[in-house]
Amino acid sequence: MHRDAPTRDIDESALSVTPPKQQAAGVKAVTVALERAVEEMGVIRTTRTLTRLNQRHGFDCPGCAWPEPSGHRRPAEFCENGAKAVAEEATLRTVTPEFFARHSLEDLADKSGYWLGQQGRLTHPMVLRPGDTHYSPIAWDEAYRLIAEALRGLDSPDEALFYTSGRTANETAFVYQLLARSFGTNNLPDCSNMCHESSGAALSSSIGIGKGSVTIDDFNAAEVIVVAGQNPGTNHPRMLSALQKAKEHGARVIAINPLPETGLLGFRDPQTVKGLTTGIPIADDFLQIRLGGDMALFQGLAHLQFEAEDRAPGTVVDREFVDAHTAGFAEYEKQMRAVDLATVLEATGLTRAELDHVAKLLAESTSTIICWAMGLTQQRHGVVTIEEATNLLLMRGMIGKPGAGVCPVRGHSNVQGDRTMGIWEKMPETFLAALDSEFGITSPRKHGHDVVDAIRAMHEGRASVFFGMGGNFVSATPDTDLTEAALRGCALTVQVSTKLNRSHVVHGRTALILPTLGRSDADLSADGVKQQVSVEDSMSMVHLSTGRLAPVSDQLRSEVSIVCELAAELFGPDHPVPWTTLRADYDAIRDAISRVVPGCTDYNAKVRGRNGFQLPHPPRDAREFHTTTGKANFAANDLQWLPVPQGRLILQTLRSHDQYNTTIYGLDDRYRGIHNARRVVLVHPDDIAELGFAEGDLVDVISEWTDGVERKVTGFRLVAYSTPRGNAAAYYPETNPLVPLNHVAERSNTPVSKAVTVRFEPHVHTV
Ligand SMILES: Nc1nc2c(c(=O)[nH]1)N[C@H]1C(S)=C(S)[C@@H](COP(=O)(O)OP(=O)(O)OC[C@H]3O[C@@H](n4cnc5c(=O)[nH]c(N)nc54)[C@H](O)[C@@H]3O)O[C@H]1N2
Ligand SMILES: Nc1nc2c(c(=O)[nH]1)N[C@H]1C(S)=C(S)[C@@H](COP(=O)(O)OP(=O)(O)OC[C@H]3O[C@@H](n4cnc5c(=O)[nH]c(N)nc54)[C@H](O)[C@@H]3O)O[C@H]1N2
Ligand SMILES: [Mo]
Repeated sequence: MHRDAPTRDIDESALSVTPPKQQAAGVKAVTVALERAVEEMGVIRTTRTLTRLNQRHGFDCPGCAWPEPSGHRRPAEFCENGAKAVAEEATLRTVTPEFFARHSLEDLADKSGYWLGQQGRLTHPMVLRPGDTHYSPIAWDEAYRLIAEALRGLDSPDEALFYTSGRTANETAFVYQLLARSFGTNNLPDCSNMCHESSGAALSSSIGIGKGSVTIDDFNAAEVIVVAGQNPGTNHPRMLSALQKAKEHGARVIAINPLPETGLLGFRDPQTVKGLTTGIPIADDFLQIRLGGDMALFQGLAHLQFEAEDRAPGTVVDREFVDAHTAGFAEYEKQMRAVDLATVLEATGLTRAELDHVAKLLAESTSTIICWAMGLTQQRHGVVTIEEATNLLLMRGMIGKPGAGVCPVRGHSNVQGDRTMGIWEKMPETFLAALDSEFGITSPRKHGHDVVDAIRAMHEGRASVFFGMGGNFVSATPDTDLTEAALRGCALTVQVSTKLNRSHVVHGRTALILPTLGRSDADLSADGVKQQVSVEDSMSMVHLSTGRLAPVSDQLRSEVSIVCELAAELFGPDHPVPWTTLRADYDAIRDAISRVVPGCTDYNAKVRGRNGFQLPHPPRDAREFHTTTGKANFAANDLQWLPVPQGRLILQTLRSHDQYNTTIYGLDDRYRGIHNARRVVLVHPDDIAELGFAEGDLVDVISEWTDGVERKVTGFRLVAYSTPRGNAAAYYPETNPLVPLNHVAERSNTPVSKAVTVRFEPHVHTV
């Protein structure tokens, strides 16, 4: 079955730049999807996987967390990038013990993340002991013994870290957090800490629940849909179909972004015959905002809502809603009336006419949805920016009614479900108490480390066992050099993975790679029964996912098995948690979930319903707000924005069209016209000139931060691009060395990946 993997690595000098595309998707997307799929999996597996993707009785796409339509599903309910995600996982290329014998660690350390990922699926548990030059095979039982010994040898359970990436299904997440808490720590950092943590923090304090309040059907009842800080054409392509449908129902879409992202501006629906040839613009209005200008924008728009209310009293502010359901309105009103529009224009880089136009649309809309993603969350003032967006909706009563609400569009396909299942370093007392009474354990109450704190703890020697349930910790996190040193200082690093990545190459004194099943793989119980897992999408819909492909190796174990088998070894036979029962039949896990996790009563039955089931959301369901005041809270915040220092630029780090986070599918950021290479910086042409460079120059990028440390990445090509003056963009994870660990969002501790102050220096070739 083995297929050849590429042997050559990225050649950055092969870069070619073409004009950005005007329309996303269309025929090209279908061809790219199928080509990639067939190349990796062959024709038979391609058909078997793509026809099951996002279908009832099929498996959930490991791509993004965008929900499936509630009613009719089309035969091809996936997108180009979903197909790439599946091909990446269902590939027939394999990374075997022979591969590790051929490639020393030194050799692998020189390769790019792209090359590593392209080598194929991991097939065998591998170990690296102190002094080894190569990984070598290890038996599962021995691997568990090694981990259990390291964990038992710690001075405190808090010296262990249990990281989760958001692909992990609910059943795994539940047993995994149970393992960490049984062991005695809340150190459960997860990718959410780097992603929508700011949304969770803002929404919890504003509306009492850290999740979005809209369903997919609300899109068809909305009059205005704002899409801020998000690039759905690449990262949530199926959202474009939903936006297109919403527009057919009369919605107006307003895009707020520093970049004219192709998917927002034009879309050809590859799932309809007409859409293949005729495109439509998605955004009716495009505000090309400065990086970090959104808080100012939302405050400016609020100011103008109050002016509109003065002109026609009783038409803009929803008094009835505000009086009955909210707290803090008077203070908010006072502050918004005092907003200085000149500052708003400077902070956003927008014109007064643009502001007035959007303010009018919002004031007249009877149902408004605000959607956002990383452009808002990964800012120093990310939490307060999201609070301002929520304020703007609350003053107009736009929550808990059809066609209106907050819509943080999640990233990883089950990142929201992982949180529901207890993957959080600070789960509330109610959850811990329920967990304890279900299993007869005593969960620790002290909050654990999130991602940034986990790195600090490893760096300072306060943590020395790192266990990664998926993901690619070392490449996804900020301040790469420091983080690498932190991981290298660990006694043991363990990675449960499907594919090879940089986190296997940057390791503790002892390192383990534990290969696991992916979503598309069949997961059979000991007596040959197909196990199913469940996931929750961005709109709180929970449903089953069943993999059917034959795994590439008989050595792969499911994530649930790995957790339960390790726990059995670690805690011994007398432990109160029935680890072997949980492992044998996931229904037993779901039964426990039904008693512990709020909203999950009758989980096994409900999750088997036609479309699964929707978790409760008090603001959406009943305009109930479980906040400190018992009402929705208006937050009164002082304005923050990002002035650009002289001779510097503010850099955002983002995704190309051909990657999934740190997994690089290919080298073609087709919509932006960047081909064959990734080390580029997109800069306004006038800034390139003003800084004394020319388009195509090779530069080093140096980030400046208050700690005085100069962080640097080298050999980046300047590309002239449409972005506001003073702002630049470059790909993640190549630019993660530039993001200072301590540069985090207030209140959410999320790394500020969308606002790094940088300067350029000419790149000097060294031989
Ligand atoms: N194919 C694919 N799908 C994915 C992923 C992937 O890597 N590949 N990743 C998944 C994950 S984990 C996540 S979290 C999501 C990420 O989805 P996105 O948030 O769309 O991802 P980014 O590429 O980080 O893009 C950020 C967008 O915000 C804009 N932006 C940046 N700063 C600002 C700002 O200050 N204000 C405003 N208004 N806009 C700004 C950028 O120009 C860009 O369009 O996608 C998920 N889906
Ligand atoms: N500079 C910068 N940094 C960022 C961001 C940014 O925008 N800019 N975005 C942040 C965001 S939003 C996120 S969510 C994080 C992502 O951080 P992570 O979730 O840690 O990273 P991924 O790249 O998604 O992880 C990919 C790896 O997961 C493993 N994997 C894939 N599928 C499975 C599976 O089913 N099971 C298991 N066990 N393993 C699997 C594979 O081995 C693969 O190499 O990165 C963050 N980092
Ligand atoms: Mo994410």
